[in-house]
Amino acid sequence: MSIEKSSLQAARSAYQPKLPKALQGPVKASEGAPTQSVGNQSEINGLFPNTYGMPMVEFVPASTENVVDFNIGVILSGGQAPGGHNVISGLFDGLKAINPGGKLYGFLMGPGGLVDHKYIELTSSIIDEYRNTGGFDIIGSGRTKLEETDQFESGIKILRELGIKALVIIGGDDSNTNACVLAEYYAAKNYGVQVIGCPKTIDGDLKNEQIETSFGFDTATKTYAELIGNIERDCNSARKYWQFSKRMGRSASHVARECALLTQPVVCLISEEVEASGQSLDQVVSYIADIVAKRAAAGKNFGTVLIPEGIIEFIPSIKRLIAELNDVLATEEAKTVAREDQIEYVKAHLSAENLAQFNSLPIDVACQLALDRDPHGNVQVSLIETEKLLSRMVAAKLAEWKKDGRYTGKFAAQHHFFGYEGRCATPSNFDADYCYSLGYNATKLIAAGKTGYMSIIKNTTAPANEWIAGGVPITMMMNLEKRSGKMKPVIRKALVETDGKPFKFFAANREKWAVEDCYVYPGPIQYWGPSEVCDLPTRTLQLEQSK
Ligand code: FBP
Repeated sequence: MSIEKSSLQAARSAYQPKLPKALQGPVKASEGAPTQSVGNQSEINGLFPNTYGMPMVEFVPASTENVVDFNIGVILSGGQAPGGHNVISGLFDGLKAINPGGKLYGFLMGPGGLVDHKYIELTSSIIDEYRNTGGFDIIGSGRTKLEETDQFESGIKILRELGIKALVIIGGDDSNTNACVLAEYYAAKNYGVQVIGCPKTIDGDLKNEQIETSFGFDTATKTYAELIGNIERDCNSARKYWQFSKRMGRSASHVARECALLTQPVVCLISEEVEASGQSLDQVVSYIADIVAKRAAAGKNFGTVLIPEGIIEFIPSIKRLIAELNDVLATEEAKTVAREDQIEYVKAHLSAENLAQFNSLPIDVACQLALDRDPHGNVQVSLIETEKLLSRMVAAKLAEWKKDGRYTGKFAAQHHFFGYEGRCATPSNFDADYCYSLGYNATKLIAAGKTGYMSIIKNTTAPANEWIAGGVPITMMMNLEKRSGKMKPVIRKALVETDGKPFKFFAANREKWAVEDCYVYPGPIQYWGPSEVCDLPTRTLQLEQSK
């Protein structure tokens, strides 16, 4: 198979990703003390008796390494994130380094490929076509939730048939929760198949003490920042539009905040702050309208507004509404209601307070909240046009203020949603190196006999040579949360911390950015050139790890 390549792609395929020094030769695993889950320790221990409490692992150089004979299976799960192909090429090269005869199989279109026995063998000619490219198209991705015994049993059949010793699931918090459940099941049954996770998501919300960043966040935010910078410059040139743009990122505002740190827009909302300060929708709208009015008074009828896609879930009254909707929709009775009758059904089952909130929303937004959930029970916030909702409400507020002379400007808005544009971008040098290292490191975890671990790389603001490679037990990141009406073990999502250094830096500067036009135009990702141009990690990581 040969794919037509652009000149950038052709040049990029020759890039050799950097590995941490510890992974450049034979390794041994150095183990820490037993671990605990981040919450609900006794319940998580009870649910994962075979994979709970395992130690942290760090790989250190060794003089020799045993050659272990094994094949690996790999799954790409959930939304695309730049660098997925490099995780797979790292896995391939890591496998061949330990076991030259070993085979790598890719299950097609996500976890469903394992259940339905759809796979291909990933040979060196296939891998070479995809090195350092964006996208997940090497094997495709999907969102099938692995939670039923039938699925696990169907999976083991094909894993045995292909002689696969370990399955690597590349995914976000929900997919790695799946990985953990599968690891526990196979361990409990003594099936002899290991399961290893890899931290993926552009959203940046799979992150904690052990996982410094999820892969893809770096490239996606740099891609959006380029687009936002272009829009800022357009805005600053024509001086006639307010540009409202929504960022992907699900519930967390990491993507919006990182983009704000890179581009210094006039306004950037942070959902977690909106919730912490208990703001109503009207207060959020007034906050934006107030800045529009101030700028209008200075003759500036233009500006940029960044909106995190999940903001609507964080407005306390809407959060309460969503929580009740989740419960109403999770009942057996609700599942039998025809789609065209669902809105009426939902309305009939909401409390008076939540019904009033529901009725106050524009019908398209209300329908989106009431109807569609992804397979993990999440509201599909990417489908809600919050940028339009907010700009409409700001326009209405300004029209009111015009009546009493509080506002005298002109308000014309343009709308954008940057999400899919960044998920398959060619990985930045950071993501190319980070992802390759995550994949390579996963083979070391497999060779060390680990299961229920996530591959991790730390010290990521240092040069790649100094990165630290190892593994974290997935149970360590878990707690119980309500999903589809039931308490379930899940990896705790990382939201923006309003007392963290990146948020504090943003908060300390935003008033100035609001009035003084401090736009920064980051331009496109650079792959060659001075290190300070092409190897920089995110501003979030730099601020978090600054002393
Ligand atoms: P993951 O959580 O699977 O990494 O997905 C990230 C994401 O891009 C979100 O930012 C977005 O809300 C969602 O996927 C969109 O989902 P879909 O690709 O199914 O439209």
